[in-house]
Amino acid sequence: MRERKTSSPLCFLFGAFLLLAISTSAVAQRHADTVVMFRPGSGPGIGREAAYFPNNVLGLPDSNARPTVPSVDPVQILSLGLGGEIVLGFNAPIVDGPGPDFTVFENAFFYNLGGKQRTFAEPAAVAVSRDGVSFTQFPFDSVTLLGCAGITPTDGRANPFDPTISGGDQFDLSTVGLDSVRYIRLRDLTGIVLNNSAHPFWDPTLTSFDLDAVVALHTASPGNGNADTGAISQPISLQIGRDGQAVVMFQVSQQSQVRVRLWNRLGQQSEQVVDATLPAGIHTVPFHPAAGSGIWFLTLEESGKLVATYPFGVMR
Ligand SMILES: [Ca+2]
Ligand SMILES: [Ca+2]
Repeated sequence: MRERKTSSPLCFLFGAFLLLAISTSAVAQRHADTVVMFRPGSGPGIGREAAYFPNNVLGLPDSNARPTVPSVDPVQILSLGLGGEIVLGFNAPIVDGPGPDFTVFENAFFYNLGGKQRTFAEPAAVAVSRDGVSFTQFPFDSVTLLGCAGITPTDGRANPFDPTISGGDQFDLSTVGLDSVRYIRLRDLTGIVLNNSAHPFWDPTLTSFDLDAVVALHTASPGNGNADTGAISQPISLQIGRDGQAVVMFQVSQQSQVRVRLWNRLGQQSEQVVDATLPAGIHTVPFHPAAGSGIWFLTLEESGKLVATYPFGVMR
């Protein structure tokens, strides 16, 4: 996928083919390893988590989450915004094993309204893909919300890999007839509840799906002879030193015309960081972005071809 030819990185923000490059470790992990694409939706709260993105959706669910006290910690939670979507990548393929194969953790919670227990649910549709291009969506019921993510509270005290006690919403690849996937897409559906005051989950304070984490319950041969055990290269990244100085670090595969550009989340170019013929190897350039708070993307191009994208957050 990374070799895909793209005439302009501009379009990537809006396509499901955006390739990404954030890796938290070279070791096979059972939670999401990368944010491949994030297209924020609308509404309040979007972007306040920018300083913590993408780590707030990688890793394990917030251990402080409780079924009646949801996590609202921006270090842990990313609001997608109404209609927003995100694609997560897994270094180790998720495979179809017995029962559910992955769990999506959101910050749904139980509360009382008129003496009745209800669930505060901000649902999302879930889709999976082998290649990050072609996605298959899990079926869901727009009234009961069964089949959506974001409807079952998290118990952060429990083992997140034990779906019988962890909470969150489980998905079984056999439901969509796939035996192995490496990408999961979540698309906010809160509007179907919020825009219908007769909906059983209606609550005027709903905003949008708040992603905490996705963990894999079944992965392909973790640890041995799998592609996932090799280091995922990170061709471009932002490194912040202890003195607070930032540099863009990037790797050039062969001598070529190299461009590094900064984009906002709308796909508008904000800054050209590098435009030069450079030799193969690892390069660094000081980075003093005028970028304001929000989510930004650095792109690396060699001879006009998009090599990698690096999303990061800024909070000022
Ligand atoms: Ca299964
Ligand atoms: Ca989290």
